[in-house]
Formats: sequence, structure tokens, C-alpha cells
Amino acid sequence: MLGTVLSAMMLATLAIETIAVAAKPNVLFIMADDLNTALSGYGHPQCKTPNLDKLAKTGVSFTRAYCQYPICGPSRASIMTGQYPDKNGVLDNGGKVKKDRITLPRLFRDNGYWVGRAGKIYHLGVPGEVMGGLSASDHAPSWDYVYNLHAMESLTPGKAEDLTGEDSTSKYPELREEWKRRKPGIKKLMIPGNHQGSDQVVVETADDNRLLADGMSADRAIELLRARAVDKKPFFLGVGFLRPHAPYVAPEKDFAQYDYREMKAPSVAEYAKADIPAQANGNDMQPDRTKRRKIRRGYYGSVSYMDRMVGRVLDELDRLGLRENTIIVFVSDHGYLLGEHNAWAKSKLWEESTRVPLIISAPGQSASAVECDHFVELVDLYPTVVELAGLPADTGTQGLSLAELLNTPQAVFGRQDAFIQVEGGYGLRSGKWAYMWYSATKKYEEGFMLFDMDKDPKQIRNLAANPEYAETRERLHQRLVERKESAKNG
Ligand SMILES: [Ca+2]
Repeated sequence: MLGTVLSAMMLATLAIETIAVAAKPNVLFIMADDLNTALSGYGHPQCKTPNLDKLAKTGVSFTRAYCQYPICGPSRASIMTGQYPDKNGVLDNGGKVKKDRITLPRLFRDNGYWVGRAGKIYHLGVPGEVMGGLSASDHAPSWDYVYNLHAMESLTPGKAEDLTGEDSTSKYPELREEWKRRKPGIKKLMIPGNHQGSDQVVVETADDNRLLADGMSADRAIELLRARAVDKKPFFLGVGFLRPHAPYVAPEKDFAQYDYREMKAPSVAEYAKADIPAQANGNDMQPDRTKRRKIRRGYYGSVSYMDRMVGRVLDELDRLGLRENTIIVFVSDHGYLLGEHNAWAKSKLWEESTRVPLIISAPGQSASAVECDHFVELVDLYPTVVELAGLPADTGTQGLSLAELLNTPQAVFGRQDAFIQVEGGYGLRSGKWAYMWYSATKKYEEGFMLFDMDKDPKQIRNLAANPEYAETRERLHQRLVERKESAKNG
């Protein structure tokens, strides 16, 4: 009799423990760097991302997700604080999140979670800081545990080709020796003549995860997941991959999937016709046709490598039996221009540099393998993850939770447009329109752009000066100013 009672009590205790664990779902927050929507699951015709496509089958893919600011530091700070850049004050890569801000990971720490990161979550200068083993823009109160990268990046042994900058590849062997001699965590390592992260350098390496930043992050993430499977602590793990951020350092086998001669590059002549303000012009890189194609191959090969590393982490999550109780977010900090608008890289309001892939797969969500076409912003991720985990809402966040959209992607949603900013300019994506406004500076006149995204998705015909659209422009301008004010003061 006593035995039966004890067993019943033990069972009851066990049941309570099970419920307690289920009440605290884990979070695996995966970020890519400078990844635009070049995912096969997002309909890209050339880039292959089988692992992310598989994740999308278990979750919701957001087709109109926009970053708040298309460069690393401000975008990442905005995601982690749940606040717009004008509110949290991080408006360039030198900015840092205030120590006392209850960031998304910090909120989980405060609620009894083990919280760690492997790789780049807050801003990290690629490749200089990575080669120097630094992480100067991190937010220490966010984490119980950090894994800082220290990798050779451009200097990794392999076949290197510089497609845009001053060709410094002949200096790589000597610099590699310097890298080996230096202690990590002291100083950035810079490559002479290189624009540190914007030059389009491709390095084809051996398939050795111990040499490559994303392989290192995946390895460490796997170790950390294994430790959580043992200690059973609920966790928030941020895994920050560097690729496809330039330099395009990845194994030869990932590049081998792409023949540069088959890469579809945008037409220089078509974009050259566009009437746009000077601020919207890209940088001065003007690679020739062959180089344009090789850059695409470099970018896509890097995306495929990153995708493979995401696959390793997700496979381990499955193997450990943690998947069912883990909220998975996959997102990029901003998009990337690969010659569209005759522009390169980021920091512009164009669609290619502001729109990002976003996939969320959470326990208990009823929608899977579906797309959601609502306009959403990366500032929305903070309240979304908090709601999914059942934590108390943080009053300082400005985003809207997407949790309901994971059950009903077409449900009515409070956000009707997306708001983006860059240095000197603001953008609004609304219905069929893309509207951008650059204010006047000492150097530039005030500039406007208006594109009909139904008829002109490549954003070539600027309608801002066309009197037929004056009313539309005025309406969008008012809305943009409204959004700008509420981003700062809301
Ligand atoms: Ca970035």
C-alpha cells in the first residue's frame, strides 16, 4: 500500500517536472550575416540552401521581413533590444547597446535560463576583429557564456582571389605567420590595401571546420547543446554565423556547386538609366562582367556553407531529442546588393539590402511549411520570442509579436508597413509601394524615391518626381514621418 502511494507521489512529481520543462521552451536563435533572400526556399533560382529549406518545412517563412537598418551594428542592436535605432541610440557600427538594457537574451537570463552565444550576435568586425580574436561590441550582461571567434578568415590556406580591392593575396602567407604569432584578444589584424569586409575576396579552402569561423561556431553550438541535454537547463543559445559576409571563405566543395559562367548577374545598362538621388548610389566598385559572376559564385558558395553548418546544429538538436521543446528562429541582420542598382554590399535603402529571410519554427505552432506575406520587422522578434516562451512582456520593446501568425499566417496583423532607416535617409515599404526619403545635408540635396513594386519590383523607374503620383507620394511621406516619430519616441 505504502509502495503504491509512493509510486503515485513520485509519478505526480515527475508529471509536475515534465510540465515545468515544457513550460520553459528553449530558444535557438540563429543569425546569418549579410544574407539577402538567396535561399532556394525563398524561390532563388541559383543559390542552394537545402537545410534552411528543410527548417522552413517545419515553420513559417516570412516573405516580407525587413531589417531596421541595413548594416550589422544597428540592425543587431535593434533585434536584441526590441527597439528602433533612434530609440536605443545604436546608429552605426561603433555604437553599443546600453549596459542596463534588458536585451532579449538578458530577459531569458533573468528568468532562470542558461544563456549563451557561439559566434557573432552583436556587431563584430569581419574579418579584422575575427582575425584578431576580438569582440568589442558585445553586450556582456546578455550572456552567461560567450564563444568568441578567432579565425584566419581571408588568410585561411586555400585558393584566394581578390575580385575588387587592391590585390593583397600575395601577402597572405606572410600575414598568416603573423596571425599565428599573435595572441588573440589584443588587436585587430588588418590586411593592407583591403577595405576590411567590403572587398570581394573568395578563398576556397579544405573542408575543415576547425579552420573556418562558421565551422567553429557550429562545433561549439553542438557542444553547448550536448551540455544542456545533460544538465537539462532551459536554454537560450544564440548561434551567429559570419557567412555570406565577405570575405567569401568556405570549402571548395561548397563553391563547386556553382559555375561562375552560369551565374545570372544584373544588367549594368538597365540600372544605369534610373533617375535616383546621389545618396542612393552604391560604392565605387565597378567589377567587370566576369568578376561580377565570380562574386556571385563566392556569395552563393558561402551561403551554401553556412546552410550546411545550420544543418549540423539542427541535426544535433534532433538527435538530442531537444527539437520538440525548442523555439527556432533563423534570420539575417540585413540583405546584400550584388550589383543591383550598380551598387554593392549594404547600407542602402534598396529592397535587396533591406529585405531578409526569416523562418520561425516553434513548439505547438499549427502552421508549417507555409509563407506569411505580412510586412514584419526585425524589431518584432523580441516580443515574438518572449511571447512564445511565455515570459513576462518587457515594457521597453517597440515591436509587435508575430506569435499569432505562426498559427494563422493570414490572421489580421497590426503592422501595415515596414520602416527602415540608414544614415541620412528613411524608407517605407507599404502595400505596393516602396518610398524613400533622404534629407538634405551639407553634401547632398534632399532626395526622394518612389517605386511601384507590383509593376517595377527591381526598383528602376523612380516615380517620385512624376506629378501623377504626387498624392501617393505625399500620403507615403506623411506616414513615413509618423513612423519616424514613433520609432524615436514610441
Ligand atoms: Ca551584417
